[in-house]
Amino acid sequence: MADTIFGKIVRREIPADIVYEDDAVLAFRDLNPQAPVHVLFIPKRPIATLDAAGPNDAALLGQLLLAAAAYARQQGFAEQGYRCVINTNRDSGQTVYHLHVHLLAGRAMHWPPG
Ligand code: IU
Repeated sequence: MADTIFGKIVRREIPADIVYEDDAVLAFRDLNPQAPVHVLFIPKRPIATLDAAGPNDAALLGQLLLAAAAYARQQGFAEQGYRCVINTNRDSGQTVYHLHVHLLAGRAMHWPPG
């Protein structure tokens, strides 16, 4: 897949406010936050979209979601709740084609989303 700005963040070629890292996952604050807490969890190994993921990515996708859940719990949002979003392709509004989980917390969310 084509390199993206998130690939540059993984390689530390551009700065980001990194809040979590493990062997396969990196998480950093969104530059344009939509909630008091808005963190992006990305696989270090790039996958363009959720649609492009396959069976070989199952463990990585699980690690990504569990990292977001653990961070939300550690930050104290488990009980009051939070939202994880994976925008996928054009109609969802995906703009960066390096799969990412948005973790949004710290305010009540609306449903349906816009
Ligand atoms: P989307 O799901 O592809 O729409 O989300 C991309 C997000 O990446 C969006 O919330 C942007 O604010 C965010 N972002 C960022 O945090 N840093 C950047 O350099 C760029 C986008 I480009």
